[in-house]
Amino acid sequence: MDKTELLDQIYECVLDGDKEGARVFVEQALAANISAGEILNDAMIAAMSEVGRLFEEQEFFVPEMLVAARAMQGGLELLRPYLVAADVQPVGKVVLGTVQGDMHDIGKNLVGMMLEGAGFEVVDLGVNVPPENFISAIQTHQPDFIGLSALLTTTLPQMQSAIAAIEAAGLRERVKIMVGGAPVTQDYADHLGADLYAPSAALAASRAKALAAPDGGA
Ligand code: B1M
Repeated sequence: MDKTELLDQIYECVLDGDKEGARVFVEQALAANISAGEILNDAMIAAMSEVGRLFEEQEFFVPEMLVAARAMQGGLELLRPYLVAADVQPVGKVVLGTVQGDMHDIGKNLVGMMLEGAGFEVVDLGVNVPPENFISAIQTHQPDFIGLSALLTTTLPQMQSAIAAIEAAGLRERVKIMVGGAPVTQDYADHLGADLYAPSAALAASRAKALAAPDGGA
């Protein structure tokens, strides 16, 4: 199979929720020296966008979204070593979580992988994380960054709640706050008073690295 056919197969497997197939073709693509970035962006993320479109068109429902997500996670496990492989000095620590009420974690997991690849230590609090868990994680892990992910317009206000709770606990000056997720914009990040917004996992890693540099990326 050539490159286009392999990427098409991965795309179709994610779309159909065929986790085993996705893993088989991701392995074949990696063996054929197709880059992890191409597999991720051109096949897997493209398929998830189509899943979202089909959900909006009411051709897909939650079960289809769920199996597609499982297929994507299955493929991502195989890409992980390639995405995090980087011979870099530790540059800082990030506590990462999807905000309260939100169960989406594929984007957050990717951000975690890219941050690890950029040299950050990542503490992942998972999904549906209440503000108090971010506070206890700051106290326990003393991170440089708190990363908040949200995928639903209805859970965007939870970013504000988490930041307000961090401020109320007197911890805001100790951490930089990074936000992202499909409905988040630079304007919204500014409105929240966040230190960093990134529209993609790759930019989250490069922007966090720049901000963590002694000159703050200046
Ligand atoms: Co849901 N879902 N979902 N879903 N889901 C969306 C988000 C939706 C846009 C679909 C649609 O209508 N087109 C829609 C939200 C609409 C809105 O709010 N405007 C939606 C809905 C409505 C829902 C439910 C309410 C459905 C229902 O029950 N009726 C429900 C809510 C559950 C809950 O969270 N409480 C729900 C459930 C689910 C599943 C559980 C079935 C599943 C998630 C499984 C999982 O994550 N383990 C799911 C899925 C898979 C999706 C879509 C199809 C795909 C999301 C995804 O993984 N994308 C999604 C449609 C879409 O996005 N097109 C949809 C791929 C991922 C790589 O992208 O997460 O955007 P993304 O991450 C990117 C960037 O945003 C950024 O980097 C990542 C990589 O570059 N980024 C950050 C993310 N976090 C960041 C943090 C940062 C920086 C960058 O700093 C900290």
